Amino acid sequence: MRANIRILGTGDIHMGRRPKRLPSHLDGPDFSTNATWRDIVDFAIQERVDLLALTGDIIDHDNRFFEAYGPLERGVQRLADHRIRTVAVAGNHDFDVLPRLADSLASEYFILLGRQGHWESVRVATEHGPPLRVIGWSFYQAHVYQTPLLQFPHREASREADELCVGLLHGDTRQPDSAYAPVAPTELKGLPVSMWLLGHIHTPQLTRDEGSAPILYPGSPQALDPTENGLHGPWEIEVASDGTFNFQQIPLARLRYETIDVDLSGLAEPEAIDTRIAETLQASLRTHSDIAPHLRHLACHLRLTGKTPFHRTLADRLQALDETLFLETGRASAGVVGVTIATRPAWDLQRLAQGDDPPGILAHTLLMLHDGNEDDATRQLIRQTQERMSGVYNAKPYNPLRGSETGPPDFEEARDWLIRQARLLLDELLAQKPRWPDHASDQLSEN
Ligand SMILES: [Mn+2]
Repeated sequence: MRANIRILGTGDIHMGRRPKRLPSHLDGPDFSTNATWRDIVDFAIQERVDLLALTGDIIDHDNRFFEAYGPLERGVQRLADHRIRTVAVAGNHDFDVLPRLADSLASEYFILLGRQGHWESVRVATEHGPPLRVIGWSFYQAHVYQTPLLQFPHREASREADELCVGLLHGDTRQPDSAYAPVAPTELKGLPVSMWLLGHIHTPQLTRDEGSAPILYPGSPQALDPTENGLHGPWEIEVASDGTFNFQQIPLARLRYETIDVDLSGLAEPEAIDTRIAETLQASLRTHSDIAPHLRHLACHLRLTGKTPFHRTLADRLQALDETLFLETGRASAGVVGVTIATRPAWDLQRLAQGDDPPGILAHTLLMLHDGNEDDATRQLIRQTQERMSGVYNAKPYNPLRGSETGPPDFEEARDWLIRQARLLLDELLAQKPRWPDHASDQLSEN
């Protein structure tokens, strides 16, 4: 019986970049992207894969040449010792440095496809099946505004009938006007390629439609900042002899960023908040460690929810929290990288909204924001807020902080921000003005 062909696919390792917001005692070699690369190589050898496919942005920047050279060379050499080939394309981050590294490595086991923006293919022998073809295109400058698919060499891809053909490309399927090689999924599906492995988007994403080639963004194998929530790791793709694919994400990442909801409802005293947070973190850490045995640190963004009379004092109380809160179990730890206060005060908004005093008007506005059926004035307020937020987002000094991954704040984000601020303001109003009708005393209802 013939075993299945196994391909390990990954990209966007960004070797040389450090994961953001780690506690300083963890910000060392164990959580570096070089360690991620080493883990990937170990796994490829252990699984005896037929091919390691890299979808670009392997190196973070051209100034990382020396930093990346040693680890990359050692990895490629170890793979070569096990006769495993690595086939790569360059992305917008390593368009310059990856070709130079490939030249220096000068190994027949490391193949960089599609230099100077010219599609190129290679035939790779496999241990577990017939040879397969890999076709790829590399970035040749930091920005590419046109789809590389215009130059796609149809004949090159489909040279032999029934041959498995894997497409490797670093590009953006989300925006037609992207500066990073925009490609439309429908165009990808129309080409003679059996499966697409793409790079650039760090969130893993698999698209499988009946009758067309699967498209996989393996995502970054280790998350690099708090926006990269969820499970990360390379993908193992098995190809059966009848050409069917089986995709599996391997939870290799040592670090995971996660947004964790902590419900503060029903707490009788403010001291209980810390315990509730610690318990929730502990439980979350256990769950994530079970899914991913390689997990060593869970970096949490806490989202405090529920209805609580301590709503107003939370901000002060939590200011220091992200510094101090650190939990350790046997193998893994959890820490806090940020806190969003999304609790609701223990007021009865419906009842408050009946008043025509300032708290009443504010409560009425809050109800409209919650339900999403604002009047014209409130919609105008959201739009103005969105404009002001975008102004900050687009401000020059923040250029270096802005990734290509996120856009300016949208209408919904502006509304959420207004809701949070309005709740705090309402709390403040009611606390300061005991002469307003006593809304405060009898309103501890849960919902
Ligand atoms: Mn990229």
